[in-house]
Parts: sequence; structure tokens; C-alpha cells
Amino acid sequence: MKELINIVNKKLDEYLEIVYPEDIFKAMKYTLMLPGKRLRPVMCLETARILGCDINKVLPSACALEMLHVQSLIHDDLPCMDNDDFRRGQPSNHKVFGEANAVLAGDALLTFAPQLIIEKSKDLTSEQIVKILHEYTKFAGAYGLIAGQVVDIESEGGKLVKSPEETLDFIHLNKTAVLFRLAVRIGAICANADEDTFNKFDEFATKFGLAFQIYDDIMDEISTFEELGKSIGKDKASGKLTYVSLYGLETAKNKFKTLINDCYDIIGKYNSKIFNQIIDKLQSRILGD
Ligand code: GRG
Repeated sequence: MKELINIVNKKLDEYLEIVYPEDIFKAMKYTLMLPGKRLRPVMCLETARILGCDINKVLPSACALEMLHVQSLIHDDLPCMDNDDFRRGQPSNHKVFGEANAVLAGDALLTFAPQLIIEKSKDLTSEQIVKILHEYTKFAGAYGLIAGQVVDIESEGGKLVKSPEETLDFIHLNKTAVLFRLAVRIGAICANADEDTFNKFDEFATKFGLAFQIYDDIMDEISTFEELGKSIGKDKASGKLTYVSLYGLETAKNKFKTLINDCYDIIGKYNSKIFNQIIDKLQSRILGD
């Protein structure tokens, strides 16, 4: 895991050069290079690897995924969104560079990511690149991340069009699971996976994404700023709709356990040390060893 994280970090630094006008590139690079867990690029690379693809072919797309993720974090922290002063243990992007530059840094990462896929994916076919870009645009936009964020904001204002249970799942299938799905789908496209395998990985990432969000909601209650690197207890204080507020801690843990067991079942046959490490880590933090 550490080895893949180091490869991703090196490539992120290499791909995003600081050129004129430096202020925007510095703002983009600031949150990008802070120590995130790099789960999405690692899961993308590992999917490709276990399906028989050389990870070097996948690195531009894996790094693009991290850029998209970081864009969503920068924008999520803005005062007009979740209004958070800290991210990855450091002041949020807008606290360092100002709101205008944080908006622009997010926009620039969102657009640089597909540029990177096109310019650097030398060992993929044109067909694979088009498929990847289709997935990227679909999942990053109003059919994915943005849909999740909009419904999240609406639900905070008390506007619920669907039941609380359906609303909560919709938000997190789109805000959180979507990028894990994008990660494994891109890995599978690079490996030319057959349809069944592609769908199995997609199912795995959907379940993993929901489990990850339940983990995030539970951690917001039981963890510390030092462990998470962001403000904690905000969800509870603001009366936000979360898996813990809706179902209570015990039921949330049970839902998490069911999803995690499904994840082990789906991914088990690949004997992936990295996927097992990722799932083990979440599981032991929430359910103990
Ligand atoms: C795509 C134009 C466009 C807008 C995005 C702001 C927004 C719309 C969506 C918010 C998405 C968001 C912040 C979801 C939260 C998902 C989540 C649990 C993030 C934390 O992920 P970790 O723990 O973070 O993997 P690190 O820092 O380790 O990478």
C-alpha cells in the first residue's frame, strides 16, 4: 500500500508543475499534496493490477481521480458549502488562498484531470481513453458528485423529496461511492475486463463507498481532530442527516458490518493484499479486531 501511495505522490507532484500564473498552481497543489489516504488512486491501480494490467498505463487516470477528489474537498470546505476551516490536518484551501482562488483551484483541478488523461495515457487505446473520459464526465457532474452535493444541501435546509432513508443513500451513493466506483471502473477499463468482472467490481465499490460513508459518519462522533485532520462533531452539532443520526450508532455499525462482509465476499477471490488491507483497516477501527 505504502509503495503505491509513494508512486502516486511522486506522479502527482510531477504532473502538476508550478508555472505562470503561479498563484493558481500553488493553490491547486496545496490541498493535492497534503497527506490524503490516496484511496481512490490506489484502488484504481490495484483493480487494474489484479486484472492483469501494467499499472504504469493507469497512473495518469489514477492521478486524475485524486485531482477530482481534491477538487470536491476544496469546494466542499468553502463557506457557501460545508464551511470547514481544516482539511488533511491543515487550514482549508480558502483559508490559505482566499475564496476566489479556492473556487478557481477546484475548477482548475476538475479540468486539468481529463487533460492529463488525454495527454499522458500513451499506452491506452483511443477507445479506452474515450471510455474513461465518458465515465469521468458522467460521475463528476450532475449525474454523480454534483447530484449528491445538491441533495445534501437541500436536506440540510429541511427539503426532503424522498424518505430520509432514500435521501441519505442517494446523497452518499453520489457524493462518496461514486468516486470509488469511478476508480475501479477506470481500472477495469484499462485492463479490458469483461462485463461480468466490470459489474462485480462496480458492485464492490458501491458497497465499499456506502460502508466508507458510514465509517466517516461514525468517526465524526468517536474520533479526534488529530486522527481525522478535519473538524469533528460538526454533523451532530448541526443536526445533519447522517447514518448515525438516522439509525443510531449500533444500527449504523450493523449496516457497516453487512456491507464490509459483502465487500470481502466479492473481492476475496482476487487475493489482493491491498484491498484486504484497506477493508481490514476500516473494519478494525469501527468493529475492533
Ligand atoms: C464535481 C464540480 C464538482 C463539484 C463537487 C463539493 C462537491 C461537489 C461534492 C462534495 C463531495 C464530498 C466532499 C464528499 C465527501 C466524501 C468523503 C467521505 C471524503 C473524505 O475522503 P477521504 O477520507 O479523504 O478519503 P482523504 O483526505 O484521505 O483523501
